[in-house]
Amino acid sequence: MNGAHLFTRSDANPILTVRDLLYPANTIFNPGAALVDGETVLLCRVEDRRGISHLTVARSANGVDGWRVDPEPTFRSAPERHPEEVWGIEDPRITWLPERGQWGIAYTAYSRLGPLVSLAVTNDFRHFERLGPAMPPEDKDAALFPRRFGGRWALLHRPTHARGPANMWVSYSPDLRHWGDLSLVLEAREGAWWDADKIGSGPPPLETPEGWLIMYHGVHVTASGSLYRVGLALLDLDDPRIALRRSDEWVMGPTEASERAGDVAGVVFPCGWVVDETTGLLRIYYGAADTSVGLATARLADVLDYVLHCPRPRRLRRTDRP
Ligand code: BMA
Repeated sequence: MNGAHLFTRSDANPILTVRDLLYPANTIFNPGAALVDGETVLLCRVEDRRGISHLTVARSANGVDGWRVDPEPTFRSAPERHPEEVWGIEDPRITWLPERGQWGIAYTAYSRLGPLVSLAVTNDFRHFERLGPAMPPEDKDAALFPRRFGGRWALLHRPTHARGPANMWVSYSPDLRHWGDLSLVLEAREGAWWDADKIGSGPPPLETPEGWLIMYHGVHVTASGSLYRVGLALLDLDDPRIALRRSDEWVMGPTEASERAGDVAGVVFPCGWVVDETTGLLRIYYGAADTSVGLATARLADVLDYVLHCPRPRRLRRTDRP
């Protein structure tokens, strides 16, 4: 299977634009996704006309069209109680946590000192309980694993620092509030590679018999801006610090008009996916050019087959920490 043809875009793309909102805003993009009582729920990032983002829910029976969008912002930043959210909240990744019977949401809080990782939980996508910041700035692109490893929760995240590339790490917590024991999981490549210098997790890790399926974005800086594309990786089921496979090639890049033109041209940025158990289809929801929401599908079995034929990445040791 050729990675370039793994995913098929929906004919309905872009499936959501700012015109689908019932209130004025600039853009709607980078949604997290969940299946709730048989419906697809997207928790979309909406950038308002000040430039500050909040999250708004859209629901659909088939996950493709007929979206019912909340008439006002569903989850707003609360800078008076949470100063780290002063410039908004962005890019949610949603994980069902069976042990808690809740969805966990890892999102970016945009603080004065830069973006950081915050966590919240919800039972219904109407009320949200904040667990607070999990990582100091700059850190983003975080996603919770659905279960504990050796008694501890695990979080993928992407710290940025002054030296060197921005890589994917995993951290652990006994209670979703206190995080530590950091390990490097995947490194950005270098030079001309599509995923040079900056990578970050997309949708939350998906448990499969072969390992944790990871979709991640890679950034390629060009003379006319950055290109955001996505690739795949597979992490060890018992020890997600170990990457078993990683695609050399990107599997989706900005090729369509809605992905090549918009507020930030040349961006596909998935934050959510769901598996349709009846069809075996993986549905990926992504931001297109920081302006609208796109949908692409693939058979989960094909995606797994593809990733299992990808190269084994260099084994990182804990001492490889920068
Ligand atoms: C990243 C994040 C995303 C955004 C992307 C492209 O750093 O800020 O929210 O979609 O850049 O602009």
